[in-house]
Amino acid sequence: MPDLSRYLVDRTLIMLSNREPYEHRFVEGTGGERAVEVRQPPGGLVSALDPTMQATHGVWVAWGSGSADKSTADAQGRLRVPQTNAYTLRRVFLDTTEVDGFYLGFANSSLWPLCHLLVQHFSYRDEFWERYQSVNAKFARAVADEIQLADKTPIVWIQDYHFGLAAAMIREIVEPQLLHQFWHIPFPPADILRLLPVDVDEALLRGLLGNDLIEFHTERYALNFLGCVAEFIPEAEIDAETFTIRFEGRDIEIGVYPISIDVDRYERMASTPVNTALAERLRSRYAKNDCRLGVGVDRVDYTKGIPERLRALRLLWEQHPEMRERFTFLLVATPSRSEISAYRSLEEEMVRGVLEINARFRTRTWTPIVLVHENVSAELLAGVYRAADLCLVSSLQDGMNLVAKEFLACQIEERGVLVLSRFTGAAEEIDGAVLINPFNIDGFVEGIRRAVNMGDGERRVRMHRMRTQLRSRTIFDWLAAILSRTEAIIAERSQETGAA
Ligand code: ADQ
Repeated sequence: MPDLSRYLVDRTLIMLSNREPYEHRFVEGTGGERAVEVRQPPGGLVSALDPTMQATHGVWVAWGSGSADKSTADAQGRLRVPQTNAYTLRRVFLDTTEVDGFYLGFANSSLWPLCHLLVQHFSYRDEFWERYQSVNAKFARAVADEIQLADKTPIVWIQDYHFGLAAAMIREIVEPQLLHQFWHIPFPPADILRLLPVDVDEALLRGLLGNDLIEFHTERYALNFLGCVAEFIPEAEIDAETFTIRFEGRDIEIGVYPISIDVDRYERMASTPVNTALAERLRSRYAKNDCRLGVGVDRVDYTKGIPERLRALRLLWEQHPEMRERFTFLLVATPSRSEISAYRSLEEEMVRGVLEINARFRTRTWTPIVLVHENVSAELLAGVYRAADLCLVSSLQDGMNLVAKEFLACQIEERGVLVLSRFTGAAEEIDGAVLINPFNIDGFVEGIRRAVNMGDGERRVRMHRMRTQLRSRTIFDWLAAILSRTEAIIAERSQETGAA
């Protein structure tokens, strides 16, 4: 693990994200009394960044979304995070109109589908955009406060598409030493971004150009971003060789930093006695002799290709009867963004699809798909990943996809096959997966068959190769690469100022 203690020694890292790392909720206690429960919301971003903040301290500014969030924070919405006390969380509270317009509206009904190239789900209202602007301004003020309160030199790190405008807004109030932003989802090409109203696409790009450094998972997303800036911001000067943009007298760097996971933590979780027993139970039930257990783990989101996966599975069992009773698929699916109708319809479609497939192919001793329709703990997931013979990731588009990496980390017996959509950032990085195109159903079926039938030798060689790669590219390597680049930018600038 890289030594992170050399970074941020004399600086305060101020993180900004929409999702908070810890949420307090009122629940009914065992005796009927009101109790407070703390939990970590599901999702790639939080699972990636909490270890980061634990290691570097600082302040995390985020939306206080839990019912007991206000009562567990001070008047400014601040608290030390539970369990470790390792950093401060500053919550910003939003009312229903703000949540509707900013979060459900512009972020998740306009930007999310556009960035994933799924224009059929795109919707835009002026109201969405107005709220996105006012909520970005509200968070920018909270970050500016924290910059002013910081006892060491502040560096601001913004996460994701919820805050496309925040960097420029913060800069208008107060300039930290460095502002940078990680964009966790794909960035669309200009022809897609222009589905937004003319002034909106431009404002979004100008907002992002408030950063000193913008990070993407892959070069493809970075090039799309440069292409959009070239098209919509005529006065920006782009250097396509060095991936820098000269804008309003500043240089903005565009970087490629594929995110990862805390590999040791997943490996440890997969190896506990509880999970050894769970893996044995699952395998003796579903993977005895020549039988195989497949697994899929998703937030129920139309980007994850769940209906496409179910169609491929149905066709597999239809065209290849020898796969019946031999291959069982365990689908762990957590409901997500259920306030948006497209997500509710998807939930229904998923449940209906599973019921139909099961009704059609079930035998007296075998059920084709086992659906666990809930959010399960990372500990439990680790045991499931460990037990599986294959993992199906079928995203139609996906910035990176951490499920693929979690599966690799937990495969301590190195027996599993990763069947991976070529439209994930992970597919551009991982060498050894069986790549599929979820839009090509016949190829998808072939990919699953290949994984089910793959011999032990080839499985082990591929899995070993992927796990070795993963171990050299953990979340801490990702973090070290970004932090070291930010330090280098600061050093280069101070030299320039010194030389001037
Ligand atoms: P997500 O779209 O949330 O993240 P992903 O990277 O796959 O997608 O992460 C999902 C996380 O949620 C994983 O840690 C997984 O274990 C967890 N999870 C999923 N289903 C679950 C379930 N049923 N129960 C419990 N946990 C579950 C966004 C981008 C991704 C990018 C990440 C990080 O869309 O492309 O990889 O951010 O940058």
